[in-house]
Amino acid sequence: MMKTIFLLAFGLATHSLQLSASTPVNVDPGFEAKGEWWAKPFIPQDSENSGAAFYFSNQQPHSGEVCAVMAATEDARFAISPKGGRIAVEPGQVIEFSVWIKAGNDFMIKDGTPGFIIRIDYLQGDNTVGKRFIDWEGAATASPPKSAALISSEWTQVQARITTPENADGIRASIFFWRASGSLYLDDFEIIPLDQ
Ligand SMILES: [Ca+2]
Repeated sequence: MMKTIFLLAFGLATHSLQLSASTPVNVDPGFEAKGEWWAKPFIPQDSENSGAAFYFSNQQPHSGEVCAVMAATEDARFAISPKGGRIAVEPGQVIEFSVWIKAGNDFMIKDGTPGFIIRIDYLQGDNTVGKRFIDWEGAATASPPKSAALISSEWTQVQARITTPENADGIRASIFFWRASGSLYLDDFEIIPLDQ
């Protein structure tokens, strides 16, 4: 009897896990394997001499043993993204993005720029058919926000939902260090397609 109940409970738990779809589609969102699941950073030409760097730290991560650091010695704009780039999506799919961020003591944002954003490219095949920019307060807009941000020096969750357009069959998501210098800490970057 006990065995039957156990099996029944286990079966229900497995089923509800499959239905909840709360699992991120990107591998190792918490950077525990360090760079293994993350692509080499994208550093545009105008930021090549800024000391832009992407590395990992064991100091007070938000989760596990490791967090990521994006840093620059001079004003820089550069990006990191999960390895593999393109993520397949359904048209009209709701996708939740979440990341925890923390400004280092030396983090300085250039006036009139956001300092940090998540950029989402909507893709049709390999072509970009639209973009969304998520700022540190979770606002999703069609162009990069211009207002200066004040990013907390305590771990803060950035969370936003977007709906993919009807002509998109994929997305690419990047975290941008956007016109700033100093260190920005990141952990638990999750891309979660939601059931509808
Ligand atoms: Ca972590």
